[in-house]
Amino acid sequence: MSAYAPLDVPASGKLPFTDYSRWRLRISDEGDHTWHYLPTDEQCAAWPQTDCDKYWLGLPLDLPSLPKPTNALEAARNGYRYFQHLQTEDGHWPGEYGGPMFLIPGLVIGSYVTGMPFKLEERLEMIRYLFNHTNEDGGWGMTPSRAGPCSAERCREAHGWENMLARGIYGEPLDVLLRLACTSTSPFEDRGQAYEDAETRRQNAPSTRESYSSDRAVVRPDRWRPRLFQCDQLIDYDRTLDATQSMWGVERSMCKSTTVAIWSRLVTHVEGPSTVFGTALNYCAMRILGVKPDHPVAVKARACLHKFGGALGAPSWGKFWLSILNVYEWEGNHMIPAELWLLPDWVPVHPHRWWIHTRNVYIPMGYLYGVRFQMQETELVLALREELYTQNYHSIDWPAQRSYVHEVDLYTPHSTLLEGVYAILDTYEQCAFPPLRRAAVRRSYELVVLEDENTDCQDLGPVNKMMNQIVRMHAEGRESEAYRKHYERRHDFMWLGKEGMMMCGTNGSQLWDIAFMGQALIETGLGEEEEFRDSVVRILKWLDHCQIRENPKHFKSAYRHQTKGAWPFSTKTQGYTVSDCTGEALKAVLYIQEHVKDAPKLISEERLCDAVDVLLSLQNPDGGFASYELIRAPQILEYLNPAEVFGNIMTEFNYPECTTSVITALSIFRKYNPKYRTNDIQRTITKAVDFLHKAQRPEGPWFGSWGICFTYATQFALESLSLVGETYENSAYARKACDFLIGKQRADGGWGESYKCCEVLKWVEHEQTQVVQTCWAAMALMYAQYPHPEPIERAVQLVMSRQRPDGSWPQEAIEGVFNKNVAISYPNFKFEFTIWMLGRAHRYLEDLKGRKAK
Ligand code: LAN
Repeated sequence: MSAYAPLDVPASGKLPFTDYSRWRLRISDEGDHTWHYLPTDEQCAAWPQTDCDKYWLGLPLDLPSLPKPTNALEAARNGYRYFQHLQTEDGHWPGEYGGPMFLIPGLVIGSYVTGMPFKLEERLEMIRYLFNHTNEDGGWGMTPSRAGPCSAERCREAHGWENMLARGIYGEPLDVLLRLACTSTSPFEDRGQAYEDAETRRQNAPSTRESYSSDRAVVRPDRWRPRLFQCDQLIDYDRTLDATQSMWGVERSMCKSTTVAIWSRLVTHVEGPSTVFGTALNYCAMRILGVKPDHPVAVKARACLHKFGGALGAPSWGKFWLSILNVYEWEGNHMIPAELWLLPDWVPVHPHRWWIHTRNVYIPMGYLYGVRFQMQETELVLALREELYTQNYHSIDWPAQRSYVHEVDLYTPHSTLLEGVYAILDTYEQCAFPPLRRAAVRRSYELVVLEDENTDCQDLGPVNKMMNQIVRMHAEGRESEAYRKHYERRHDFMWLGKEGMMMCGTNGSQLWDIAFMGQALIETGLGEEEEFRDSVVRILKWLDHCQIRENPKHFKSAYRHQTKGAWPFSTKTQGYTVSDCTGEALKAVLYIQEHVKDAPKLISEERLCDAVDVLLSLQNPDGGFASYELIRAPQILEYLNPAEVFGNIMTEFNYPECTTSVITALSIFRKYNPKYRTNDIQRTITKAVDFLHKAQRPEGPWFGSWGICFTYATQFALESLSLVGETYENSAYARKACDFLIGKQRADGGWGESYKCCEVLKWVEHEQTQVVQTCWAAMALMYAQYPHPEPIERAVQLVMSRQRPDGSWPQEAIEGVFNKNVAISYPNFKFEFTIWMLGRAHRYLEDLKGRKAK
């Protein structure tokens, strides 16, 4: 397999692996994102890098500082001036959708076993991503950081380097200060003359801060040389330049060439504690991509894996991927029963009733288990069999490993019921009836094809996409059309960020981002300003294009919910109805079409009514709304959850967030179209509000399942209560929620809750105040018409204080979550919700003042 030949790669992911000035993001007509590396200068000249490309690659944008905002609305306006630069021609905002560390292995193993190559630059950047996300112990977790601040942030707290810099105590730029503070973790090795100077001095006059300040004459601007750091994050670029400029009194261009970037490992990093799942699979991925076994990163990762006793303790999804790769025996897996698909549909546990992601993953899994698919024994496979285990591969008692999962990986241990079911299934497997197995495998294959055809091989998500690819290759060969399509579609999930190339949680969050931004612009009034008109109309065009106009090609036969009129989470091609995406997009369309002067009415009333039909079709009997479909199975099915690393994956659940989006969308819709299905809408809203009341936690907030965490869900919930007239003054529910939030506001005016909340279902403070969560909390208070201005004013101050002179905000902690245990990033939230909150707060506070004056 020469496409995967071993590579010589740099020792650390902090070093450049490819030239970032050569990468470009291509946006297809459907809004799909693919990254391309341009090998020649001519190609680069013909296709210049956009601001959007540069932003996501972490390259400086060279945007001017904006006039300093004097109030919240001006800050919001500055924010949107910046964010507009990241909007694409077609109107949407691309973005990184990373976090889960179990997705790259699916991509890489799935590609390797189907013989699909990657470009060299893609391989290098994936390796770099993996390098950049190893934990201190050398392994990988499955989820982004839950541990709070990592080294640089701790240093900042301990040494206050920001203040020192601002006060000009040190005549050195921030990176050197950081280096002082984090000598053990800084990535700056062999970085040019200037760094060496500092380093030599550090060694000669070790390490007190005093010794440095007395040194300051030694580090002079003229001794610095231009150099480009390959950074984790370019945070506070402008502030660094400002500080450098004011300290040295030199030209700004000079500052630019000297202080290009700051290295900082802030809390946004993907570094959940190492697990066997993360370490075993990412180790394989790294080796397939070309890292040699004696590379220091591989050596350390292997040591970490061996500390866990090797790959045997991987959870079931890990065992599955290792078996596909032929480095773990199929006998070491519990049976994966494709036969379930032969049951009649009415059976209460029939897999079509499972949560859509779970069933779509188990369809190809059942097939591949059924045919015992395995990679052929390549040299690499043989080597991995040696490297992954602490004992001889052939001496392993495979059946004994089926239920063995290392404790670091366990979030949902097997229930006794599940163990009982496995005992029966595994016994059956000994004497499986071949015609039945063949029929089950055939049925699974049919379902895979239906899913591929419904989504043009983009599929519901990255996990089933890679598994379907293997199924199609196995059944149809490498010359097939399906093979070619799958080859291409992999790229929709591959995103190049500052730290390398990752596999995203979906093919993007296009619709989700644009729906929020569209609403924010109208609610803040910015959308009606001439300066932003074109941008707003482009948003509407994109929303228009993205609405799904038909039911799926294979509809009932693929067990799909209706899609006509719905909006998906990412793109129309992916094409899955999501309740709250439909709700949020419908609101954005109504807002823009109704409020922006001369905005084209692109989406007809009929289509708006189609969207409402979808929403109405999604209500569950108890009034709540789930994510993609109605709840189809009893929730006790959760006792059969075989995936030890996730919680709540077997059935749909009602979510306060989803319920809320529907209530608000229907409430807003009926203002403009009071005649359409009036009674149905009223009945649906009443029941949904009732659900929401019941879902409120006794302490006051709502629990968020898709964002972190209570501030997220409470914002949505209070929005819907406000639309049915429930506010702080007249509703015990709203009051209790506000009081809860007020009790969590920090001395600095902000809010910060940790990702841990989602796991332990209780409020856990984050180490730092978070801008995005502060916005959610402040929005919640405003929705509830909280009567006292101070908490909102303080929140505004906090959010404004973190805004950079160019209007942007730095990335802080990760924002999203799923299945209780995995965090996922929504980096555009730091623009959408800041702009929204600031703009709204401006009006709100003025109104309050006005009312008080009267
Ligand atoms: C998402 C992302 C969006 C999210 C919201 C719209 C925010 C939510 O309100 C409804 C559920 C939904 C659509 C959602 C469901 C689960 C997803 C698709 C994800 C969190 C993104 C990634 C995740 C998916 C399951 C990842 C693949 C992993 C598996 C365990 C199959």
